[in-house]
Amino acid sequence: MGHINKPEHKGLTICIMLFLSLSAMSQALITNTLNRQTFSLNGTWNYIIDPYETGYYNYRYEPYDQLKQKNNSAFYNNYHSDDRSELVEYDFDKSPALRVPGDWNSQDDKLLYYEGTIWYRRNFDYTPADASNRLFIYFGAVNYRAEVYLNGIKLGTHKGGFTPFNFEVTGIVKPKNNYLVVKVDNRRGREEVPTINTDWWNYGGITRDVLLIEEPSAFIRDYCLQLKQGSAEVISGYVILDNVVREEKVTLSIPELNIKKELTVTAGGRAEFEFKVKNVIYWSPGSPKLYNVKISTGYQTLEDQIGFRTITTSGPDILLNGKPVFLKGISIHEENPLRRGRAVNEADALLLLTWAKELGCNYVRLAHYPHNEHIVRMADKIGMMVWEEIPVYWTIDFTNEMTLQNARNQLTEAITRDRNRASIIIWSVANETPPSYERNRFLINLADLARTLDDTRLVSAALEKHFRDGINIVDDEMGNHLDIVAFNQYTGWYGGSLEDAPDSKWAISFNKPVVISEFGGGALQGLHGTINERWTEEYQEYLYEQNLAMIEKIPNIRGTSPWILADFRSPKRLLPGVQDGWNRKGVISDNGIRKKAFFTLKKFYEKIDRKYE
Ligand code: GCB
Repeated sequence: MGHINKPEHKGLTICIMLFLSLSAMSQALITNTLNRQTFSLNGTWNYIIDPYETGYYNYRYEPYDQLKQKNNSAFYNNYHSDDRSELVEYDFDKSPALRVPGDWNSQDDKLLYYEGTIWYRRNFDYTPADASNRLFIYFGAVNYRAEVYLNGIKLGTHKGGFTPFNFEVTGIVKPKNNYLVVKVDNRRGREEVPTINTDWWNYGGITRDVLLIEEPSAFIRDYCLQLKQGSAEVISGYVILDNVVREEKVTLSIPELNIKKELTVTAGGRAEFEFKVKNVIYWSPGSPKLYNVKISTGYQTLEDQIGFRTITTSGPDILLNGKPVFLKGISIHEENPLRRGRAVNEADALLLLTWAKELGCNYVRLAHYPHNEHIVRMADKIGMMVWEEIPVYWTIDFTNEMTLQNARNQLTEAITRDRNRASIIIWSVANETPPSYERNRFLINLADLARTLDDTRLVSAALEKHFRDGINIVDDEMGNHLDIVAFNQYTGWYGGSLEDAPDSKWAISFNKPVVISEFGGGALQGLHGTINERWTEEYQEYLYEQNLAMIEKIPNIRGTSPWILADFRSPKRLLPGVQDGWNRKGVISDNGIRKKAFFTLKKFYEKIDRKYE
């Protein structure tokens, strides 16, 4: 935007700068940013609330960005004798500040329900370690739509609130007084991913880390290193170098395994490899072994900590390193209920996963969108299998090609960021979507894409069951296209009798592992009563007892991730005195207190342990 991003030079016309728009969209993703040479742009950013998008559109509702392109045209000259594009009614320096990373809703009471545009600005100085190096601005995530400008130059746009993106800024960054401006718009849209209707808080803002990345001219942008599909002793993968002019040599080493391989990256930028390894200690929740991996070129060494494990299915079994496992899980939203708002850092990740460990979990469902990289890396480190999901939730516009492209893009960005994480065992492409021809087409497309990008993990989606003639039926056509048949069911909360639950009958049409991706009910921590009184801890405890007794008997059952670890905020949940803006299905309250159901679930997982030992 041409005005708000140029506060230091108010009198100047900034149109010319905007001509220099570098690209409309974000560029090829740089991975493993946590181990790179970076300069953090986290911290406090000044912000301007702009509900009418005055900084983006002129009084004819034309985006300034586009006007700059028309500036020389007859159109512009004929119709804009009066140039009102020089906006002076703003001042970042006098504006308040927000923490980045973070959502705006939790930082200022008047932003709690805000959905619209907020402009962020961060000034910084930076001198590269080497003048010939290249520079990139990287965003862990911005919810939902980001327009990014540096020193008055439009870098590009990104859509999708839970995945990373970056722009090259070589030649734009100066040693002093850079100003990075981001227009963040979190309005929901019918045709977006997610769509307008969800059961979570639509947190707006620059919700994840922002980094300035410095790289040599030809640099390691991405790589993949995994046990090859179908093998427990062959590691395969690739390295991608950005901007390779001629051939380049790359060394890949895993010192602890005595591996040192010389690879040749051709001008195409990619080298593939495959080699045997011996005596690997496989990654598992009980033994989360990570190997230090080094990738080096003549100009750079990049390290990572990578675990090796296999994850497959055989009939009804899920096999981790060839051995049957039961997924003792819990669902998690990306929220720290104690601080309020989005979980954003390592400490938040540790808090949530420590709670899950205490419950006895070996697995978490990170619902309903890709969570930040800190939690996935923490899961690698402390040993927790992960279900990662994209926000294809409820009533997505399945007939819309743009919506599909958007979902594909989010899935691609998530897999690109996380494909080296041993903890991730399942890519989920959807949650509770209503079956139809168009929906199946949409989800099959995504499942195929997940397998094309990564053939070493399982693909699933949270489906639903239906009830006919006294039988619970799971026969969704999508079950044929998924490796794990997962479904949500809310016996005793959204219908169904708790008393009869353990004796319920099931007809599941697939000979595959079955996972109950959600069940649960609400309780206000500290509210006590009988097992028949909703919202009491006793009701929730009884609901867990009866559901678990039922789940145990479901044919092919191989895991569950009850809804949910902790109470979370949702604008749909407004019952005064009980919900007050919180979905109360957590087994932990919004102030960190374990409810009775927490211990019921913990006991169940101890029993599972004895069975699977
Ligand atoms: C569901 C959804 C989840 C909701 C939950 C509920 O089935 O998948 O996002 O929050 O039910 O509490 O109703």
